[in-house]
Amino acid sequence: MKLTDEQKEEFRTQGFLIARGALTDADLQPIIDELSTWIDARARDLHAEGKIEDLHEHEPFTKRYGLLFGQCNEVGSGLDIMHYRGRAMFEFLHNENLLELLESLLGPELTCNPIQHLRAKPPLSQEGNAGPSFHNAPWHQDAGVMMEEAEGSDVVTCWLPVGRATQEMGCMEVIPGLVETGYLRHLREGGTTIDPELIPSVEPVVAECEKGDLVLMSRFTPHRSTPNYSDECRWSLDLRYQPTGQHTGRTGHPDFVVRSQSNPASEMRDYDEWCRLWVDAFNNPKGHVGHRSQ
Ligand SMILES: O=C(O)CCC(=O)C(=O)O
Repeated sequence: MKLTDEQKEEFRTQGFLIARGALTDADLQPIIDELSTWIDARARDLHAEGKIEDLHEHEPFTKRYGLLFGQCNEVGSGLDIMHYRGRAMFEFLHNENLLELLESLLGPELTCNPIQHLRAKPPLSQEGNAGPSFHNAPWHQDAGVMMEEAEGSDVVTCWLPVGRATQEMGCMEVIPGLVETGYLRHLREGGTTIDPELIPSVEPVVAECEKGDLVLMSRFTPHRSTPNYSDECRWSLDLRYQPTGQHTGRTGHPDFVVRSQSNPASEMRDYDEWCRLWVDAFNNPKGHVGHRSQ
């Protein structure tokens, strides 16, 4: 799905856009299947170690993770894109529907920025020892989690729920219309957050999403997420893409070309190579990995 001129204008002036129905069930199901398999294996290991009593094996994807997390939060260890490194996830980073939208905003030379996460936010009642702040992002701009050198890079954040994400479930909240503001000073205290004195007094938009919707945000758009008061897990991906050749803001982690009109051979389609790059980044750290906050 390409964005319409109106949608592009909305993104340009508001700094964010909810693209409704951008993804199909068929786009998301391979990830759900992969995660379900991963969680099942992790749960069985923890069960064998006596850390989990009830495997809840007949619960749906939307509920099982929280029920396991409530018993032992180790079920979530390693559950992020670069750590679990699933093949379906790697394929999804090239998803055609996703890249069509991004091409509308960024042009035909697209790089997958390495700042990307899978987030499983269990119901508040199943947070266990993790505590609510672990799963909730305070007000920040994504320019605040990148190196200063990337301030001029056109990095677009693509936040998408793997199921539904309502306000009750702790969906994204976005402060619209701040495209010209640039970077606002962030503080480390409280987990990389805009200096409270600088938070604009603009009414936030609650970006509720159905499955298949996604939220596109500029690097300067303040956003946050709140606790999950529902009884379902809020599953989401936050991915970032940018025009190829611009600074990624995280030189210690691997970026790669996902789409190139001028040089299709430069697109990285090799799953094993992607895994190798991440393992190498962890085992032989080089470059910079850190937030810009002070
Ligand atoms: O998914 C969330 O709860 C927070 C995501 C976020 O803040 C981000 O993608 O920058």
